[in-house]
Amino acid sequence: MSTWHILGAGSLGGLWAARLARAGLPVRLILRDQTRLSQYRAAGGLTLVEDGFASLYPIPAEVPGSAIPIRRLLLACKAYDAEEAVAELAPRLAPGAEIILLQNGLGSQDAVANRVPRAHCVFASSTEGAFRESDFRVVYAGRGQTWLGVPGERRAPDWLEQLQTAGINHDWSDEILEKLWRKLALNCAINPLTVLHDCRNGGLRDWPDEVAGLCEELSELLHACGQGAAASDLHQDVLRVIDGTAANFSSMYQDVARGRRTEISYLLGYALREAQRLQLDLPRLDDLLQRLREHLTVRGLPVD
Ligand code: NAD
Ligand code: KPL
Repeated sequence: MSTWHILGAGSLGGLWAARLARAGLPVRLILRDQTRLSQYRAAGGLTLVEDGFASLYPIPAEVPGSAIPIRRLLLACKAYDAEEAVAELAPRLAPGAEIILLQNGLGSQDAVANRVPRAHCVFASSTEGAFRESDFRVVYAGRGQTWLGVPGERRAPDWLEQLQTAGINHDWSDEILEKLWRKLALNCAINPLTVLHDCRNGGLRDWPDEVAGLCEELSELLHACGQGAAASDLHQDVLRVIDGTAANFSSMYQDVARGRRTEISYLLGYALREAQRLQLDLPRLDDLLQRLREHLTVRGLPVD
């Protein structure tokens, strides 16, 4: 049975690692460097807090330069770290290695696939929620679903059964790009506005025209990209998510509030690069990106 190598012992990586390991599946964490590895060993492993209960999982860990070949890799870092992280591991990838890409947004998947063309890349889109309470301590904040797929591949790989065993809610989707585009559109309609209006998701109920205008342009873009199905009822769905998550702060809001880099380049930035490629004029989305970049610049955060 192939070992699950997991790069990124952060929120989602930790959540997957703990569940796979407790199901008795072979897991190894890949940490940034020797210092992180020593800190991890001193912590005794990875802690997952679930429904208020904390459990420690002493999962074996290694550094990227280890000599152990990788047959299955779960890439659980942020989109902006993905290409570089995989490049470092490229010499260790066995022929036909599988890489599961957990990154939100679009753009990083192609960058990774181009970097390691002989690997088999599986894209994922997740609605699960987790956050890092402290180093190597992850809180499972919201149950959700993870869609996995390879564009155009209908047959699910056999290892999906292992996710079942580990209790990871999932589905194989031969329309994974549609799922990723839909999530990207939802994120573009909600996240930047929550940052600019300094509000929880529910606060966007005070800006109905702005939300509607963005949904209109996002739908136009989705149709132009050949992702018409991802545009279906987009505005209704955005309003549903705003209501359903009214008390929450969006992930981008939280990144900015904590002074962390956002994934803007793989969300709104990606959407607008696609619009430019298709010579589509989307003034509201353009203006949104401009305002967001100004906001980030003022706070000393990267604008990409
Ligand atoms: P995170 O910041 O909590 O974890 C990422 C981890 O990757 C960090 O520990 C970081 O140190 C590590 N990392 C980065 N580069 C590395 C390298 N070269 N070598 C070793 N480790 C490296 O991020 P996250 O919240 O788990 O998000 C991962 C992806 O999943 C993002 O694209 C995010 O948008 C997406 N996502 C997250 C959630 C969530 O609830 N956290 C939900 C859905 C989607
Ligand atoms: O995914 C989200 C996020 O905060 O990143 C939601 C809740 C859908 C808001 O866009």
